[in-house]
Amino acid sequence: MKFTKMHGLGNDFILVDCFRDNLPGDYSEIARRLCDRHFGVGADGLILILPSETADIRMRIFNSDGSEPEMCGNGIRCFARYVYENNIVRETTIRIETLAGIIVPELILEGERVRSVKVDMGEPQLERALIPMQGPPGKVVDEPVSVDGTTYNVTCISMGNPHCVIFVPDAGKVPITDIGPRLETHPLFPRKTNVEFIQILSKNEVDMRVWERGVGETLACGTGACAAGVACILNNLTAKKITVHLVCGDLVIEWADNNHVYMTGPAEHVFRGEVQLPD
Ligand code: ZDP
Repeated sequence: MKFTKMHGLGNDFILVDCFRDNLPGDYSEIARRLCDRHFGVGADGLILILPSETADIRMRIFNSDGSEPEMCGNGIRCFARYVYENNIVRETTIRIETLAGIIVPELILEGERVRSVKVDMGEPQLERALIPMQGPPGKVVDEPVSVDGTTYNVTCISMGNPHCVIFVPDAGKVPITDIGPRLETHPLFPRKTNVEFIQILSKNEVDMRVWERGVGETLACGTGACAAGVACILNNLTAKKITVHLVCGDLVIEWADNNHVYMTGPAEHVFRGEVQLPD
């Protein structure tokens, strides 16, 4: 099977063109094997490029543990660049079918080169049951949650996939491998959750670290940065357009007046390869 490795701010993906290679068997199992950093190619997720009946093209994504999330922000920028550069969809605005609905990235070109990708990520979902999260109807803003005797104030948002945002004084000091998995699998979240730790730097800038559902700590999370931007505004902490500093670079996030969230950031090629799939 041929594949291409790409990344968005170090959140890395194996992309497979299913127009060319018809993947046999169990996608979850293939994702687990190929994403493994010792026995496989190594990546945070596996992305499949598929035909769509409702949009220009369809994306499926699998986490490194084999689970299938609804959406992937960094992944969809890589996906958009790949289908453009490989002449699969030769448009600069691309409608992509995902489990979170149709998402629309726009390639920002510099001559022929794709400089960055701005994605219309759609509307954030704030209603608790739709995140999904247990409890009474309404939004989840600055709500205390107790985890093994420690209380965290959480703001929860769905960007197609679930996010739990926590504001902290120093993102660098969060014991993320300890707290992350406890919140990810907390019984409040029936489909588990991604967890973002946000440090406010100013009205226009925040630092973020992320614990991803089905993956672990990653260098960046696009849907997570969008959820963080929305959470900052719900808590009156920042302007509507902010720069989110991830471990290895920045995303610009805007919650616009039309209620859509826009995410702008890079998508980079790493290498192409070929791998023998087990029988
Ligand atoms: O929701 C989930 O299970 C996430 N792990 C999906 C991947 C999200 C991603 N990091 C992003 O950029 O949005 C790819």
